[in-house]
Amino acid sequence: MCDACGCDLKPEEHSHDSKIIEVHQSLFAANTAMAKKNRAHFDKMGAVVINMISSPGSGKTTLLEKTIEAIGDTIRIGVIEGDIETERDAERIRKKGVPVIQLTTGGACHLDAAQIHKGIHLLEREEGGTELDLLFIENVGNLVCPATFDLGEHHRLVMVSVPEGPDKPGKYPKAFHSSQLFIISKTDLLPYFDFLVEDATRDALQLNPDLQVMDLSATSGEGMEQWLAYLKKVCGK
Ligand SMILES: Nc1nc2c(ncn2[C@@H]2O[C@H](COP(=O)(O)OP(=O)(O)O)[C@@H](O)[C@H]2O)c(=O)[nH]1
Ligand SMILES: [Mg+2]
Repeated sequence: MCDACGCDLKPEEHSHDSKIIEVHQSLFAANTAMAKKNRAHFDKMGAVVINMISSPGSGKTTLLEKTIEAIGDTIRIGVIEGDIETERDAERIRKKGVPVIQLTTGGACHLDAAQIHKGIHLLEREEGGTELDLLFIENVGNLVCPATFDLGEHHRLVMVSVPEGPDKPGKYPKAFHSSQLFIISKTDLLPYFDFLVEDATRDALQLNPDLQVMDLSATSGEGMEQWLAYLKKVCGK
């Protein structure tokens, strides 16, 4: 047995070098430092930034499309899209006539602050990209890795759609711990699924009592007014 760490290997068979942990720490430290720069940049731009985290298909892009249709004429909206591959979401948003860029991670399951830093400069080259009230970052779809990376956003939104089931907050706590807003989406599907809004809400509030919770359907429009009111409030409009 090794006296140093108590494992079953002989001392000469392994190392107690702590470099791996140091590298991880410095990666997060670098991300946090870049996120701070991004936040300062957003503040200088005068844009409120919302980082959207959810599973693939829970309705992030649809909610953005409907939001732009509803308030895009009074609030200047921009979007940074994040996906592993393809420009598909950016193409959908571009059709709504707002500045948008697509970041593709080529395999990484999350966006990081350095990618967003590049993304801001790309967005600023788009027409209207320097004059925004509200910037959405649609993160790569999953509830795990995006929760760990501060992008410099002002608000973080976590979303779970009705077909995913109400048990997701407890299973993916970090996304709920680190968010300010929890949206339950696709409520038009409630009659067809075993999903109680109260269960998901309770589960989420147990993890983070400060979460603001709203439920809505982007396609039927029910509950959209509370979301739009929230956006107007955070933008001071
Ligand atoms: N029934 C229903 N379907 C929705 C709603 N919002 C989005 N969808 C559908 O869910 C699928 C995924 O939506 P999308 O916005 O691309 O999800 P994303 O991957 O989170 O961006 C699409 O087929 C949408 O039409 C909703 O409120 N109700
Ligand atoms: Mg999308």
